[in-house]
Amino acid sequence: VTKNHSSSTTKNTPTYDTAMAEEVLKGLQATQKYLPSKYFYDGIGDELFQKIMAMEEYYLTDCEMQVFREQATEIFKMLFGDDQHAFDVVEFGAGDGTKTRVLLKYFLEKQLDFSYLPIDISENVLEQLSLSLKKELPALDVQPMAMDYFKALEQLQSKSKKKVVFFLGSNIGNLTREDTVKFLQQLSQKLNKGDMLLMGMDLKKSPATILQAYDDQKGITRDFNMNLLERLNKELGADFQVENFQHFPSYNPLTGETKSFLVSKIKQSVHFSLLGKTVHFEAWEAIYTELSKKYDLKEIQQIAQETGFEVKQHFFDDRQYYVDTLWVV
Ligand code: AVI
Repeated sequence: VTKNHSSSTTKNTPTYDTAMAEEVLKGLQATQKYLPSKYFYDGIGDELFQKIMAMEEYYLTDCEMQVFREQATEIFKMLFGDDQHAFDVVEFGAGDGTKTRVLLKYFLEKQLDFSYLPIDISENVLEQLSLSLKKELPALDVQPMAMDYFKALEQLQSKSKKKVVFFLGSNIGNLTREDTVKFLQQLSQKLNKGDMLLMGMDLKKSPATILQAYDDQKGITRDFNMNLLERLNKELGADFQVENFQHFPSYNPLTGETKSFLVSKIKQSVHFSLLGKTVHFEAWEAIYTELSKKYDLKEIQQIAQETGFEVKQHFFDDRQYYVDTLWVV
């Protein structure tokens, strides 16, 4: 696998990520076009997502921060009780770790013996996270893993040390139902009895509130969605003209599925020079770019049961917009 940017010209041959190229072409050649949302997160995408988390409309981050700030003691008690032996904190989709930091700091203050294993698809974000943790929490042992969730699962050792797994920020909401179940099943199989999972899940609420979170006034989410096309231009030599596409989020209150699309405003062709391929768009043909699933408590219970976990406790924010749910194997 050659993994780099199209602009890198070692031996004058532009290189690209072949796995990415394959997935992108598969998605754009499908009858209903789609692109995997994990490709949002290049350097620019990471920055845009940080801006999203700071937006007024994007309530999810505030809710989770409130839960951790106000209920850290409760969460701590449920995670450890009297058993405060050495353990590992494994975090899937760690991102910039702003929210996790609140808990990590608390664990350090309690003088617990643990290592922190952050997992993220973005190498860039993990490097920044490790650097800032080194500065802010120098006593913390950090072992970063830059890879996607399923790869990381394969690498998780079934060690005897107790594991506390974090999957925060509603990251689970970006997986299809099938992948959600597959991921959680594989996770529970990797864990030992008594290991725990703390997972942030966004809840069903007023559809207008949800839609605004994915369609903010300033257009930051639009830019985030469009950046996917910019990335394909840079890394796969595509010639998308982003002004010919429209950001379109939707929410289905029956299923709790928020889906985002990029809709082609005109009939057009896009050429991928590095791949020697052309993709055609009819006017108003859409690319499905992201699922952000919203749950209700009954569904959460069902998924836990289906995947080998038991729900221990729900930690809600004041408005009950969001839940950090604690599961045990
Ligand atoms: C990372 N993930 C949980 C975000 C979400 O809400 O689905 C990504 C995002 N997409 C648009 N805004 C935020």
